[in-house]
This record gives sequence, C-alpha cells and structure tokens, in this order.
Amino acid sequence: MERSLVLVKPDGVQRGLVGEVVARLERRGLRLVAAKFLAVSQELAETHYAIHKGKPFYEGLIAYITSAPVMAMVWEGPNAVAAIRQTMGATRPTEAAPGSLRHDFALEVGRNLTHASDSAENGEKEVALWFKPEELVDWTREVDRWVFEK
Ligand code: IDP
Ligand code: MG
Repeated sequence: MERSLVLVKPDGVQRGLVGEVVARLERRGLRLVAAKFLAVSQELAETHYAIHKGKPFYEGLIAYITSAPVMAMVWEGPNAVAAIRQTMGATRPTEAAPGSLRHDFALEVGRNLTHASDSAENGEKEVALWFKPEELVDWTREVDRWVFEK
C-alpha cells in the first residue's frame, strides 16, 4: 500500500482548514495512518526541503513552514501519492484544477496550504523523517473492501 506524508502548512492551520483537508482525503477513500500537530524546527524544515536549497524561494519557504504549527499526517491507499497530489492540486494555485484544495482555497504558491509527497519512494523517506515507527498505526476498516479492489 502506497503512503504519503501530508502536511497542512501554517496557512492552512491558521485558516482553520485542517478539517477540510482531512475530510477530502477521508472521502476520497484514503486511510489515515498517523497524525500529529507540531511546531516545525529549523532543522526538520531544512531536512524536509533540502531538495529546494539554493532556489530563490528557499529562505521564504523555510520561514513559511516554521512560522506557525502544522498538522502532519500519513495517509495510505492504492496510488496514494497520485491521488493525494490530485486532491491538493498543482503547486501554483492558479494552475490547480477546479475542485482541488489549492484551487478552492489558495491564490499564491508561497501560501499553498499543503504538502504531499511526490513519489512513493519520497513518501517512505518523508514518513520516516516526520514519524517514529511506533507512531504509525496498522489497521483496517470494514469499508476497505468497498474502496480498495485488492
Ligand atoms: P509541491 O509542494 O507541490 O510538491 P514543490 O515544487 O516541491 O511543490 O515546492 C515546495 C513548496 O515550495 C511549494 O509547495 C511552495 O510552498 C513552495 N514554492 C515552490 N515554488 C515556489 C515559488 O516559485 N515561490 C514561492 N514558493 C514556492
Ligand atoms: Mg514537492
């Protein structure tokens, strides 16, 4: 089963959109594996966004993600990475598909509400960075067979 890290970034938390993000992922059929509310340290922010180091928006991105608490979650499901990124919408809200979170709730790339892993491999890496193994809940739902084909 594919897994993705999902963050409701500081703007999403401040705007009271944690429930909206969770509701959309739940109704999509994805299964919650872990969740915690935390203030992101400088070190965690820099490790998480290491790939963007040196880009013009890097300093602002680190300041943004450490500016206020975030809701960090792990969600799983078949094709979870693609499904979640589709539910979030494109990075730039003005390019996000109508009906996606970033389309429906955001305007600017530097205030785009959420983070989601961009590959299954990065999903595993990001989950390991943000969560301890004992924080991940292994469970099944009665409805799983009506959502997951296998
Ligand atoms: P993603 O979050 O959709 O995966 P990435 O390209 O990985 O997008 O960029 C990480 C985050 O960096 C974006 O979500 C956004 O918050 C921020 N970001 C990306 N490009 C820009 C930019 O051009 N200006 C300001 N912030 C940006
Ligand atoms: Mg990314």
